[in-house]
Amino acid sequence: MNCQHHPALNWDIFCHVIDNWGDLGVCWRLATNLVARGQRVRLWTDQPEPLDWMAPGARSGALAAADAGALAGIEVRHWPRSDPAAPPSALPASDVLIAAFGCELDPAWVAALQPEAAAGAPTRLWLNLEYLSAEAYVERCHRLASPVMSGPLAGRTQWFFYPGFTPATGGLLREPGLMTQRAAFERGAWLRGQGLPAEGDAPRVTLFCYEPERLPELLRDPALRAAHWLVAPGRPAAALELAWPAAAGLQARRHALPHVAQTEFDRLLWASDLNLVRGEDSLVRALWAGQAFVWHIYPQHDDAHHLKLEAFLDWLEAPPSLRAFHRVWNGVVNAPLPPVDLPAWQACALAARDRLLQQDDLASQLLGFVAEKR
Ligand code: TRH
Repeated sequence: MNCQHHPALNWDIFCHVIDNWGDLGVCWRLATNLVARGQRVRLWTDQPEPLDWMAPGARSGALAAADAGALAGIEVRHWPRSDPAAPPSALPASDVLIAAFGCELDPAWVAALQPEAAAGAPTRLWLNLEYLSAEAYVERCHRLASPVMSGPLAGRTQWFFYPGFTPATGGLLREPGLMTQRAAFERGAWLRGQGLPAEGDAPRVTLFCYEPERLPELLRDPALRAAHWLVAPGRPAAALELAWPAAAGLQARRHALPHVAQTEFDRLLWASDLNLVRGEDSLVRALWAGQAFVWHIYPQHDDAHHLKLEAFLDWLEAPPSLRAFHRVWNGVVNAPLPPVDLPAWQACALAARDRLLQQDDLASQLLGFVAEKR
């Protein structure tokens, strides 16, 4: 495991929000992970508004008291991405620039960020942080160099950095001390503090999904007939509203949740017996939670997500019931939804978490990579 000490560097992270909350969610977590390791971060994003609930105070620089010390090294800046006239003429130097999910920077921004480029002086390291996948290409492409052929960075090198689930990839974001906090978590007290039912052994189900067609069928699953549904705002709440008539006559209850901070979102996953997660970041957080989970994968028009899902299920060593459930839940296969098996699915999640905990986290790997290339 990489426990090296690294010097404090300045990082620029660029985040173009395409849709939903994952782009910003991942970038914010990356920023906090770097700062927790003594780094300083400027986070540039074209849509900073969701930070108001994901990380209250982040935009104003007035973080909640508990976070203020730890996160003082993050500066959030608005990035008027599509306005080429907007960049300042020059920006204070940084050591590393990360284009999250390979986002494009306008040449005028590159010039503002690289005033030294023209003089041929040493420049900052430029990384493309890619999407998370368990597919085989990730191990092949991780750490590859890409020479820049044109524009203000011509002649320079960009590096590909791929998060992933195996030691030959960039790993997953994991805060120092996360597992200690997880172990000390008091579920009943936390649920009560949120005004959520803390008594009884009816399963708690977190719903954070897109629009799964089989949601009505899931409501009637024998294991969930008396479940408490803890429902995230936005698309999950709308999807459950449509599906809810299927719960008529059951003892199931639903609880609409407000937007909560990322740190509280983690606790919601820790407090639940089944986490129905989506996208990229909440999948990783469900893995760290170590509870049974099902992934609603971000759908792509050409069905590329089908292969991505299979690769993940292979890596997860998902038991047959969990595999079959994922295929139906994600619309890959048209068949009845297999019954929920919470004990088997949780055992699988815990085994996967154990494997991941043997590997270096993403921020530590990034620091090692930067030290090697500078
Ligand atoms: O919102 P998402 O569907 O994001 C997606 C994926 O990242 C996808 O891969 C990407 O291509 C697409 O966006 C553009 O799901 P994800 O990745 O789980 O991100 C949700 C974030 O929102 C995560 O950081 C957790 C956070 N969150 C909170 O902090 N509080 C909340 O109350 C809720 C509901 C979410």
